[in-house]
Amino acid sequence: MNNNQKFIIAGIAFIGLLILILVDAYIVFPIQPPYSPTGGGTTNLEPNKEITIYAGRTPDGKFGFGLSPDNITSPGPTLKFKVGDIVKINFVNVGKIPHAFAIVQDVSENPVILFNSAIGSSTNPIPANGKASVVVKFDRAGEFKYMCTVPGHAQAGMWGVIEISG
Ligand SMILES: [Cu+2]
Repeated sequence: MNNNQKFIIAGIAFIGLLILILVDAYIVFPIQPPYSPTGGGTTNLEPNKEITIYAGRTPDGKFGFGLSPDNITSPGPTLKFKVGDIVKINFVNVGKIPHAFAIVQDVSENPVILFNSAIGSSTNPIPANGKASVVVKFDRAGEFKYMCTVPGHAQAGMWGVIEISG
């Protein structure tokens, strides 16, 4: 074995060791998935209304939403706004597991998210005790739903009605 070959083998061993250390470090200190503190909404709009919605469990153990942390219901409260409202929606996860939020056409496992309203997502939800906000502009009237987009949660009761009047 000449010096060149030794050098190459040492290099490969070093890279292997480095990968091992990085993988171990990732297992010991997993990088928290980043979530956008402002959700996916339009942030250059100045909101003229603001609500805070709490996600967690109802007293009887269902998943739900509430306008206060001690009044979580399933389904959640009906939210009412007008066309033209620019609403800052604050989301607070008071539950013990990750949750998320979106206004949707219909509650389903593959929902169509409206008004760019997602706060967190199925793959990147808001962790327990986490908070995030989105600013949405309601540009059309209708009766829509809001839901937790973590798979199974809406089906377990984590949804509500949102009415936009013209
Ligand atoms: Cu949820």
